[in-house]
Amino acid sequence: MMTRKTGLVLATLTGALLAMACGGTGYGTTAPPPAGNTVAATPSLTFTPGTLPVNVGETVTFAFGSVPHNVFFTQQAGAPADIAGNNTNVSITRTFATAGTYRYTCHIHPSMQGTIEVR
Ligand SMILES: [Cu+2]
Repeated sequence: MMTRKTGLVLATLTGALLAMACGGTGYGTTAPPPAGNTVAATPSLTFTPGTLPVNVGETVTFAFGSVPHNVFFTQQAGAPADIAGNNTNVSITRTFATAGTYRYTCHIHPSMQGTIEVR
């Protein structure tokens, strides 16, 4: 009984160590997903952070401030619906159900670009 339990613990530890050893990004482990996937559309005309990694199925909040912005995703399978119009002082969420790299831009300020990396 004792040896069986010890063996299970060792196997679990080994698995965790192996998961940590490969990659180094930390993804693919059993670590909880980062809390609060938020992209700020700032008054200084940037999406911050410019690149946001999330796990499949997670929701991203686009937080709009005092300057109007919108979010238009590059057309591709799995891309969520655009956030059209002039959005100010509002937070709008989108869920990313499919792994992939999703680029988006603000049509009011074409220099504003961002990326959501879903893995
Ligand atoms: Cu904008």
